Amino acid sequence: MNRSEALGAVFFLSVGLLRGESGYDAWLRYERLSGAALDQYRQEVPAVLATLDESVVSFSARDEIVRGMRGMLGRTLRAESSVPQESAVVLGTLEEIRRAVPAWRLEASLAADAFWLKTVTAGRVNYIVITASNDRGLLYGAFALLRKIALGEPVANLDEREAPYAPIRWVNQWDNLDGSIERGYGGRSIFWENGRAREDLRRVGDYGRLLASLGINGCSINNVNANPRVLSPDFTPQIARIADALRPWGVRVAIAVDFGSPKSIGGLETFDPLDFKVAEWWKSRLDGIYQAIPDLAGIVLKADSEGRVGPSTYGRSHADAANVLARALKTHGGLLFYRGFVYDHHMDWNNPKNDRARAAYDNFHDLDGKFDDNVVIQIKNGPIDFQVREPASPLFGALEKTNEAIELQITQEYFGQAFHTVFLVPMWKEVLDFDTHAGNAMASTVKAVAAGKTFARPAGGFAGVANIGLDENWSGNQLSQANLYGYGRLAWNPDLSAKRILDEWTKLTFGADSKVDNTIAAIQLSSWRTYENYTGPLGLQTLTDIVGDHYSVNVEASERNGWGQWHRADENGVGMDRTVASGTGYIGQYRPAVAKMYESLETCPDDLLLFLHHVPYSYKLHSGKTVIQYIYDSHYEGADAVAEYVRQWKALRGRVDEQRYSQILAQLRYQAGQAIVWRDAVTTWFQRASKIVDAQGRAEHYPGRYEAESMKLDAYTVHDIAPAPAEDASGGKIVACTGAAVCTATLDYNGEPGWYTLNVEYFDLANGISHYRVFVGKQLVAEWSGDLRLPSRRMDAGASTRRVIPGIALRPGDEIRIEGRPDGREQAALDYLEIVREKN
Ligand code: GCV
Repeated sequence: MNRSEALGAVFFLSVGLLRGESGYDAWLRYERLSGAALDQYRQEVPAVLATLDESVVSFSARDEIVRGMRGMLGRTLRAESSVPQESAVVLGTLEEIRRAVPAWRLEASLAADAFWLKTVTAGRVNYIVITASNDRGLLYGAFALLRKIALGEPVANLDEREAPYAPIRWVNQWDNLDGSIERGYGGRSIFWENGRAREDLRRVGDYGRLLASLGINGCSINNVNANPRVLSPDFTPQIARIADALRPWGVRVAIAVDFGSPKSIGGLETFDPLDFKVAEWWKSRLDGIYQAIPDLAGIVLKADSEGRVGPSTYGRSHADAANVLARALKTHGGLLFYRGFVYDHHMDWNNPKNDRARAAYDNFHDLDGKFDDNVVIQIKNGPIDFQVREPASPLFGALEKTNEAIELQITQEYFGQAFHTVFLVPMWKEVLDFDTHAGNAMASTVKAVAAGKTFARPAGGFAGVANIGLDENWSGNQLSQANLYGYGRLAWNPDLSAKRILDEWTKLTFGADSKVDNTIAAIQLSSWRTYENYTGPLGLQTLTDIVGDHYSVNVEASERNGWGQWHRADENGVGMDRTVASGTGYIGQYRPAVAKMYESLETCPDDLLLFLHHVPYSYKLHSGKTVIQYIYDSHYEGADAVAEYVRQWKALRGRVDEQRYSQILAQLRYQAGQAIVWRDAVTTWFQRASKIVDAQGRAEHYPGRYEAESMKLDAYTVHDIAPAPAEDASGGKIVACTGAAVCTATLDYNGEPGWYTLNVEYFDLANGISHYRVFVGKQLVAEWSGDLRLPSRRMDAGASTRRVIPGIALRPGDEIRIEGRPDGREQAALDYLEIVREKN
């Protein structure tokens, strides 16, 4: 039996003793080992931990090792400050170890933050040495050693060096000072409350620990739609408190600022970046902040975008804007992140040559070489805005004399928020591995360019928009924690495979039961494709409510507005023509080899077809299937896949602690229902638009479905779903309980006798908690409340929720009665009842 088999065997013995887990410990659970694995590690891990380095970060490393070993091995290592004569774990920088034990001759050149795990044997004494060139490297080495043990990997005869791929490995918080979070789905901010840093910042420290375990070294702590107050002198102590909480974990704090601050809070008449008074103001204000926080990592700036002011007010360039701040930061070693997300959201949609995807390149390409060396252009992975599928932004391959960082969105704004499980690492990998064909170096992948390798830039790396909040499980969805883990692991080493990252996360988070691990892998690794299948395949982007919650399905919302997320679907065809030959010319922004591939229909990948080309619905994909049939099929496949996730997860009962088991089951069940809502809305919309019917006859044809409006209604009244799009409700109509305390919808069942599942489609709004009861005859068979924390405040597809009631015996003549009690603005509304025969 190898070590992981041993761990697996032990797991089975402990089934039944699984205590409930909230998810707070995430992947740092340090679950107690047992059996052969425990015996082996107890032999291999010495009793003493010698910490030679005396920095606060090294003390975190020391304490983490003690904590981890105590958890996994049930042993408390004896902490010492010099190398003992007996076996020990030794934690010290190369220089400190050389000084303490020159005989070990530990020679290596280690980059900043890199670490080396090395077994040193002196006679019968063994040392596990964790060394680095700086204290952060020691901390990362400590986490790496603990991860090895938790994963069941050997720790005897160690000789492993790891260096981070890129110097910049940051997270961005879009947390507002009032405690809300823009696009945050894991609860309120752990940083801010009522305009100040929270009184109790322990949670920030715990977050720092999670980040450090992944090698993340910077955190921008407020929304890029920045409140100018963040720069007021009296606010600096608030930032300093947060910096103090993160410092022990080697995470440096950055802030996002508003470009108009010199005027709005500085008392100047202008914020023109070329005005010397403005430059002086930035300098003196940042000097003030550095006095309080000498290790401030830098500034993030969103300018001239989505209503934020910027240099265009004075006819100045983005380089003028970036450099005035960069120069104020320079003496302090700070970086200025200038966001490449600059576009016009008032574009004329009637002009077929207009194209938001062009914006980043058009805005920044000509400025290459004009930015100071401590400016980093932070570029979203795709040219639009974190859609379910986009090509890599052409700007990556277009800047040779400018630092870059890739911005990835960990929070699932367009990916079902906290309600859908979508593991984003496979998508990020595709972008990171994409060859830009920039330069003539060997490495011209997006990751190499962004990390500064391709053009030997002094700075570069990763910025991830984080998905955490005050929810006990951090991200509002247990399985979404994998995205933060995956982001951090990729920022450290983008060459890791999605599978490897997921396997690590699963074992650390749920333990080493191969059935659990395989099931989670099957769900997570297919989840991006599944979500794409039911929300917007072939490069349509996410067909969501662009002008609303970015959650609900709304195919038309992308069109006829200035936001530019157009897919140009009409009765004749679908897709944005971005070709050079006849379209917006966007494809010409790529290097010739890439442009050639995208420009031709023969070589354009099907997954991006409709992002790059406009084609008739009957256009045949490489697979031979027509575009329209693919749209139908993929939506059915996507919805079926989520239903399968539910079945797979249910097989894990008893193998995962009950708390997380039932939370994940509820989440997947909800997702399965929403996938059907998406499926039905999109297929209905396209069937009506294209006038080409689904060859399999599924769209708008739902066996076993009884529309609520066709049931016998008592006090319920029938309404069009409008203003939500007609396809948001089955049959376009709903029933709502508007003028009574209780309403009922009744159906006389006349089908075959047998066992059935009843699916009740109802509307769960954010502003009320209705109550529902379902009776068969006089017998109450189900009862629930519409109390999910969904974003919708009106009856639309985002509120449409499915209640599944399995195992119901029906006979002809049975009366099925749904009773709804409204609450506030939530009107206990119903869409339909579906009666599905169960297999025996
Ligand atoms: C912080 C998208 C989001 C906005 C976000 C913006 C950005 O448009 O919907 O909430 O604002 O991106 O990245 O700046």
